[in-house]
Amino acid sequence: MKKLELYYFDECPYCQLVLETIDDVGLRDKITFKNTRREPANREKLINDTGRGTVPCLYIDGKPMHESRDIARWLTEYAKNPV
Ligand SMILES: N[C@@H](CCC(=O)N[C@@H](CS)C(=O)NCC(=O)O)C(=O)O
Repeated sequence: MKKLELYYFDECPYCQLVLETIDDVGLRDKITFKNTRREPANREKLINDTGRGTVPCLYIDGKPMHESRDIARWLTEYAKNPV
């Protein structure tokens, strides 16, 4: 399994798209969720790592991926063979 961490906040529609995908492909219990509104430290880490606070951002083994559609596509593929 890869280490997966999703930086997000609930009010963000792009995050909702990713969260729906996570449920659809059954990966919810494989992902650590990092809310950037409730936990300012999460937002600070995101900005420090990537230069921007934009969510959603999925860290895959520590490497950040932005863009909801790219993340949803990646998760859909990964769920087929989650190694
Ligand atoms: N094209 C991006 C758009 C993401 C986006 O605009 N996210 C907003 C929240 S809905 C955001 O993070 N804005 C900057 C901020 O809140 O700091 C995607 O599809 O992931």
